[in-house]
Amino acid sequence: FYVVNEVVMRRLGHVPILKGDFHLLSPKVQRFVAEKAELMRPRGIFICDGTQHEAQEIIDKLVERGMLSPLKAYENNYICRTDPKDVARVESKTWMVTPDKYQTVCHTAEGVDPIMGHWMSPTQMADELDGRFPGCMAGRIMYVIPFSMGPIGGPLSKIGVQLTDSNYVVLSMRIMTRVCPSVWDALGDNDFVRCIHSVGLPRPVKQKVVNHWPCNPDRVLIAHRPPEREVWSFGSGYGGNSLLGKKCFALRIASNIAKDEGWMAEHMLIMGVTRPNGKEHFIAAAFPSACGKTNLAMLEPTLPGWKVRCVGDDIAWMKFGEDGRLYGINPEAGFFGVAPGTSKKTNPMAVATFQKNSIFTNTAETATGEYYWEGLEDEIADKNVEITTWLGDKWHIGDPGVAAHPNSRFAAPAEQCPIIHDKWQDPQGVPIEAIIFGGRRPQGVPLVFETKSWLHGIFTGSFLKSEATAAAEHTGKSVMHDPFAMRPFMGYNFGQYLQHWIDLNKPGRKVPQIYHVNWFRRDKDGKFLWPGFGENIRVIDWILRRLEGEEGSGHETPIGTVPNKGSLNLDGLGEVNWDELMSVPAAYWKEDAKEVRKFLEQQVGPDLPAEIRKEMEEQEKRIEAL
Ligand code: GTP
Ligand code: SPV
Ligand code: MN
Repeated sequence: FYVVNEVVMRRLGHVPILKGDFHLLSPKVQRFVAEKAELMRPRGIFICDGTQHEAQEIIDKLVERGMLSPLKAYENNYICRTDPKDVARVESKTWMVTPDKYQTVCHTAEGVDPIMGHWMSPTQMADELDGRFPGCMAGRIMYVIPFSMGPIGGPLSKIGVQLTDSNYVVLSMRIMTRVCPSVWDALGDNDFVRCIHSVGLPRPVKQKVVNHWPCNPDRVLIAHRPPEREVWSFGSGYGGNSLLGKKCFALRIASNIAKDEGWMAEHMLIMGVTRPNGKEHFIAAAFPSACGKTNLAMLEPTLPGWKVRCVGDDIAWMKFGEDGRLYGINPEAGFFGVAPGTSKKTNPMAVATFQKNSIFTNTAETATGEYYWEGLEDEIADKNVEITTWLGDKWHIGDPGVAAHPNSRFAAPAEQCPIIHDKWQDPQGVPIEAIIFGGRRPQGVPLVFETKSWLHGIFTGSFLKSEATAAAEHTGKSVMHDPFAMRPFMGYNFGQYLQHWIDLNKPGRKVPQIYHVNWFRRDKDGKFLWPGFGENIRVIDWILRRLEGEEGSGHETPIGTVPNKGSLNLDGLGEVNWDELMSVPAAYWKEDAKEVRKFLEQQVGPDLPAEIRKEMEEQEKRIEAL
């Protein structure tokens, strides 16, 4: 119970506390809330407790308003359609604000814009904020959300407080993070990550609100101040733009904290894999957005006797323990997964997870109250059922166009996943033995290879590439660089990030072995060469045997060790074009090596650590000799 001081009282002015007890907030939180209420001038303050009761009241209000509608075929599932202008992360309007530009970006070549990190000066940021936030919550409620990333009070966990005027964000944060009053207790009067979010549409609203989804697409700004541990987000209500615990805090801000404190905040899933012999191994994997993390994290093995259990599907916070092993936690409490392509056939465990208490955004809906999206054609009971698309149009399977937005998503509580790991909330984390990188590579890149060392693995992560996806505003299928699957989430200078990875390998530590996979290689007709999904267990099997030092399972190539013919268990798989799937084509890699050098020289320049430059040069020589 904290007394409220005069300055705070004055700043709160006449803004009433609509729910919750202001005295339970620590002086630092009181000051934060009062200061921002004075700035954004909401009509009231609502301190969230995260209970089901609280959520239900908000849901009822939103259903009445038409922003949410129940999916009647399930228990407590809702669908939400956004303004079609607010459907994905907006990378071009996402900024890191640091006094020195080169804290955020690398010294790129003359005339070359950095693609990792997007810098804005503190003075410009102040102007941008001044042009947006004063009075931006007029007529709306300001919700105060206390949340923990990671188990409350855990040694690897961190606390944030998000202010928002979006009901949808309140409901989603409650699924995606741990929201409850005990967060206040765990916080005490310590510092926390300050998250300020507004849809940017004060009342009275002067423009048309589409789909009851207030937003301000022309004025979107997502700005991070790492030194202050602060995030300001304006104009968007969607996903990574508005659920600030996720990419903004858990990656962009946390990677800065991690650098200072000697740990890692990465765009990675964590899975536990138990082999037929009963032995369990934990693996972390970094794939760019919409490239298969959720699917791998919940994989249902097609090989008999194998078991996969999910620890996390998107973000990993990892730290070396006293025993020298790397321990990882999932800082989130829910899954915000890509809907299209998710089915009982491809990802049955995700489907089981979102049968209740979930929110579906920009998916389609059937007349019988079920969700629908591309990939469910074969699983829907009545193939002629009338479907309402994400845009609200009537549609039937076979009609032109798509029913769901390609970046439509489900938000579902992790604890509902049938294969969630017993240790998914272990505050100490789970020991990671292998790290996998991967992306969508239609050509040239084999199904799997093992890197030669920690340094070679880091180099391999630095030239990770993938086809663009619908998770952000990039269009087309062009292959883009996405180092460590962190390009959109990089919190500081990428050269320093590489150095941080290098420095983690200290004497007495057992760094994970690093692998690269590609489920997305295509043949001449554009068909995937590998069936993917549950069959990916065959690749995991190979990786685990490699970890144990199995001999004869691979051969050296310039990029790493590739499986020998016969070393992958292909029982019952049908025909696989092994040679095409596993080849390391000389012409392709010679071109690629030039492109990689150009990328690292232009984008990282003098910030490229010497060790990584050396890895690049050695790999170039090996490729040249092909
Ligand atoms: P974010 O949540 O954006 O970070 O995405 P993610 O990395 O978790 O990707 P997710 O698992 O949701 O997969 C994205 C898309 O890729 C879905 O449409 C999947 O069906 C598809 N996909 C996932 N794994 C495979 C695979 O092994 N093979 C093929 N062909 N497609 C896959
Ligand atoms: C991603 O884009 O990597 C996501 C979705 O996981 S979002 O929360 O929008 O960032
Ligand atoms: Mn992601």
